[in-house]
Parts: sequence; C-alpha cells; structure tokens
Amino acid sequence: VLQGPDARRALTRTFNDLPVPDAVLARIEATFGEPLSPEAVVERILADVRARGDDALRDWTGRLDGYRPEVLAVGAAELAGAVVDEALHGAIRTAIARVRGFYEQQPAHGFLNHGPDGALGQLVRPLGRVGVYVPGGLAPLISTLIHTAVPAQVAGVPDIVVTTPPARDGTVHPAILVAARELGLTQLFRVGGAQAIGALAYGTASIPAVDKIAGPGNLFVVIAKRMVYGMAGIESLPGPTETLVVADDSASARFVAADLLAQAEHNGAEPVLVSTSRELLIAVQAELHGQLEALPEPNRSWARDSVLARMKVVLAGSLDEALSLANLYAPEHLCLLTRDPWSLLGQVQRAGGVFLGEASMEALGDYVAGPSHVMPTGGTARFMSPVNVRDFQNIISVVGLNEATLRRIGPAGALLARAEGLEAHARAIESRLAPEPGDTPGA
Ligand code: HSO
Ligand code: ZN
Repeated sequence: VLQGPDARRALTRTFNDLPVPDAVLARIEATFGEPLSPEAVVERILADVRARGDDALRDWTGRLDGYRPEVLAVGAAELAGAVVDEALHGAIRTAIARVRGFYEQQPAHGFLNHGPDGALGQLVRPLGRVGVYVPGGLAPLISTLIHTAVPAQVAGVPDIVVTTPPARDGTVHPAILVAARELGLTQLFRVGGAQAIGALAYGTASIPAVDKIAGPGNLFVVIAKRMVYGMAGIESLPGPTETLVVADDSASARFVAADLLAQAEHNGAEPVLVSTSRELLIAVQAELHGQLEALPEPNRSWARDSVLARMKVVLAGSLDEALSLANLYAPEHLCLLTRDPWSLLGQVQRAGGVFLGEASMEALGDYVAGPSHVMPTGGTARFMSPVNVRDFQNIISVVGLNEATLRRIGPAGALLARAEGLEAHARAIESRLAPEPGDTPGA
C-alpha cells in the first residue's frame, strides 16, 4: 500500500516511455530471430507495406496473426450473411443508438459573424475518409467499432474504412460484421497490427489511404500511429487501458473489486485503487481474491496478470489528496465510488472519462452509456481527449473583411511585416491602402 510521496512517485508517468512487457520482447525475438525493439519491428513493417502494398499485408498477417488472407476485403456476401442471435443483435442496436444519441448532442458547428468588420468565422467540414482500427487479439471488440465509427458518422464523414485482424481461420467475428452492417459500413479489411496502420496511412491496391486513423490498439499499433502521424492524422494514442477508482469508507468493496477486475481482464491493463479508508482497502483485497477465483479461464489469468503485474493501491489522507493523485496520474477512467461523487467533479482536471457513483460503472461506459470508450491512456489525458465528433472534422478559417477594416488595421499589418523583414508582405497590404487607377475597387 502506497502513501504520501511514494504514492505520488508511483502515479507519476512520463509519456515517452511506453512500457514494453517482457513477453512482447520475447515474442519479437521468437518471431524475428533477433532481439529487436518494438520500434524497429514497426519501422520494418511500415517500410515493407509502403514498398510492397497488399503483398506485404498478406505476408505480415500470415506471419503475425497466423492466417494469410488472399483477399483482404471482407466481401459483400460475407457482410450480408453474418448472423448473431436476436438478443445480441438488439444489444448492438442499443449501443449504436446510445452512442449516436450522445454525439448528436456535441456542439460541432462553426460560426460566421457578419459585423462592421466584414465577415470572420470558422467553417466546419467533415473529413473525407477515415480509418477505424478495431483490435482483435484477446476479444473481438464489437463495441470499439461502434464507439469509433459513430462519432465519425455524426461528424458527417462520408467514407469510413475499417481494419481488424482476422482470427486464425481467417474470419472476422460475426458480431463485428453485424455491427458494421447496422452502421452502414461496407469497407472492411482483414488486417490488423502495425501493417493495418501502414495500409491506412499509405494506401495499397486494396485499402485506400485515409485522412485520419482512429481507434485503440496494442503497443505496435500505438507505435505505428505515432510513426505515420503527418502522413495521416491520428485522433489520439489509446493503448492498454487503465482505471483509477477513488473510494471512501462508504464504497462497496464488492463493487470496487468488480470494477477493477473488469478492466484488469484487458491485456496490459493497469488497475489503480486510491482510498481514504484502510478498512476498505483490506476488504477490497479479500474481494479481489474471491472474485478472481470465481472468474472462468482464460479471463482469470488475464485479470490476474494485470493485478499482479501492475495494480497499484494507495491510501490517501483525504479525498482532496485522492483527487490530486488522480489528476497527476491522468487515468483513462476515473471512477468515483464515494458518498457524494458529485461534490468531487469540480476537482477533476485530467482523465479520459469520469464515472460517478455505483450506477455508472465503467464497464457500462464500455458499451451503452453513450460517450465513446476510446479514451486517452498512458497519461495522455494530459493533452488528449476521448474520441469525439471534433476528431473527424476540420476547421477552415474564414476571412472576408471590408474596405473600412482594411484601412483601420492595414497599417499595423504593414508595420509588423517590415519588423519581420518581409517587404513584399508590407507592400501587398499597402497596395490596397493606396490603390492606383486600374485596380478593381475593394470589397
Ligand atoms: N475498456 C476498454 C474498452 C472496451 N471494454 C471494449 C470492453 N470492450 C478501453 O477503454
Ligand atoms: Zn473494457
């Protein structure tokens, strides 16, 4: 149990060091026959995708995912034929409707003010083509497709391309196909990992290059997104998930443990518990143990790995200190299980999402609460936000001034231009201030 300065130290993160688990390094060495850094692996894959396009995608998918897809695109018949049971189908519809309903409330318009100066404003336009990365790996993340594509659709993006790694038999999970169909998406490709990010950034014969790539992924996907940034836009760098629970003595140890374990079953997850009550910490310890034992495999191993390898437990002197630690850590999820969570909201400065009270557990947020579950991880909530409509729009500044304004502010512009040593700039302004015969009159 960490306290005081030790807790501050343990919850301080530097974004530049993406933690690389030993298991990842071991897998790299087994795959490549030499000890490479994850960055070196991603560089290799990206360069190959850029040089050889679809063939590189096929080869890397075969090598890393265990299936070599001859045809990368999911065909129309496969998409149309996917079936899940009625109840799951209904839940998919519910999730889509809830997420859409949430993003339709996000203010996302521009402004154009016609005033005495003429007109100044911002045009807001949807991006043209967006890539959505849906992780495969341990679980088929149906919800991630919904939670990334819907904000893009609400933004008005006309063209959405989805990539997701195939299972070892080459299939894409039927629920992902059904969700895609419900969303009206038709461009799906069975390719994942860094190679998928490369394909979306550079384009290949099968996969069109996109303007922006969104969606969470493993370490290799995150590194690839960092490396292609500039070729394509990147919404943020969501990686392994974290949940920080702030609990006081009123919290239910059963719920606290359940929420920590829910996120712990994600690969590489980091559960953090900050409590003002020593009794609660002890009770949660026992609950974690019991609930872990009760989980089926493989979930128990996944969750146990996160708890044993990365869980942090902090005893805070007050709720103020708990919130200050939470802001320092900047968690993807901040869960407030306290007597009066609303009274703490004003102190929340850095988090991907804040979940207030027992009826708002983060697991519900993963599916049907409304806001996208694609949130900044690894401390990037210091400067990034959850996926939202604005990620899928660009802003165009509008300048439409009139003659009177030109006369008023032109001299200041010319003066600044000369101070920068940029004579042609100054003259461009002054030519309008002193028009010559034959110039068209100003607006
Ligand atoms: N909690 C994960 C998202 C997710 N959970 C998808 C279940 N499915 C990252 O925020
Ligand atoms: Zn989750």
